[in-house]
Amino acid sequence: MEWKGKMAKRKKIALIGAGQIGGTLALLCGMRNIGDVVLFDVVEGMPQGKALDLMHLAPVFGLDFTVTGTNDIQDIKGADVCVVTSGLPRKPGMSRDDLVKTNADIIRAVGEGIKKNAPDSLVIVITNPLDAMAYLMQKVTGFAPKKVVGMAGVLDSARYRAFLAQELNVSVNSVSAFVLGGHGDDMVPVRSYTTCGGIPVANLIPGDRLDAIEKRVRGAGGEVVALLKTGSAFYSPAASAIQMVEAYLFDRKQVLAAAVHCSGEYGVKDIYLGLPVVMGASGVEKILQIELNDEEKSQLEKSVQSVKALIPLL
Ligand code: TXD
Repeated sequence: MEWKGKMAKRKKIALIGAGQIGGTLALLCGMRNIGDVVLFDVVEGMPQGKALDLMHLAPVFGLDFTVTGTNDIQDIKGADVCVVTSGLPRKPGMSRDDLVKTNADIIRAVGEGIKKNAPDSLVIVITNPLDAMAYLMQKVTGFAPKKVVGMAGVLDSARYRAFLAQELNVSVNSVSAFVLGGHGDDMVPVRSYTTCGGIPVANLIPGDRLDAIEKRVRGAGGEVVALLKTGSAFYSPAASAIQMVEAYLFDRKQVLAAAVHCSGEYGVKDIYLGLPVVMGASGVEKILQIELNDEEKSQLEKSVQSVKALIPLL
């Protein structure tokens, strides 16, 4: 009997930047059997070496995914998703904003390559300063804003959840949290929507402890940079981006925090900012408008100003 069905084509994930986060992304794409990977970088041989290493790993875990390492951007042709980590990470003492000039030039070059070779892809930007780089990526590619998104809110919310779970000595699965605004020192942990088993955390943890935890969330990236000394966090950013890749490719309609194009939501226009969204097969399918208390509103406004200050530098 002739097979009539159409075999589902394996998804193609292009990882632009094969450094600390890019290499971890490639591994996670394999471990979670999301699809086949193209690992692109400008450093000769490095993506090819990581691809070969991952090919050697595959049989150990029985992973039937392919990883192609390349220095030719044309190899991302037809990618379903492009995850962009190309750029310099912070060193101790550097702010994310210190990276803006160098990384903006890299994002422009990469954006042109994506526009030409993967015009139907969802682009997930990770490169810092995140909100400005996602904004620039959308401008350079000219893609619909719903198809260009920044990864930071999932990571910052995960950091908030991890610290709260530790404080309460509960499973991380019991903690739900939102961190909104720019991916910077004035990001906004939204306490009024953060719960443990559905119970608002303000009912479980004293205010001064919550203040200290939220301060640590804002500084969590810098805390890792200070300890590593040679780069920034990469396991948790990679895992956070994978959650967004899966929400898109598997049409999960997942509610998560992501840096998205604002066209008036929360009174904000034409910047990228971390907001609560629904991620599914069309990309950013909906921006959720939630009621913020006065303190959260003023924190968000401060964060908006910090993001806006970077735009003229691009
Ligand atoms: O939550 C978040 N969004 C942040 C993002 C969390 C942590 C790290 N954040 C930022 O991600 C960090 O500040 C950097 O801007 C990026 C990537 O961090 P990573 O730790 O992966 O940096 P690496 O290891 O230096 O990797 C960057 C790679 C490196 O191999 C370069 O050769 C490559 O980018 N690179 C390029 N690739 C392709 N095309 C061009 N033009 C290019 N230029 C550099």
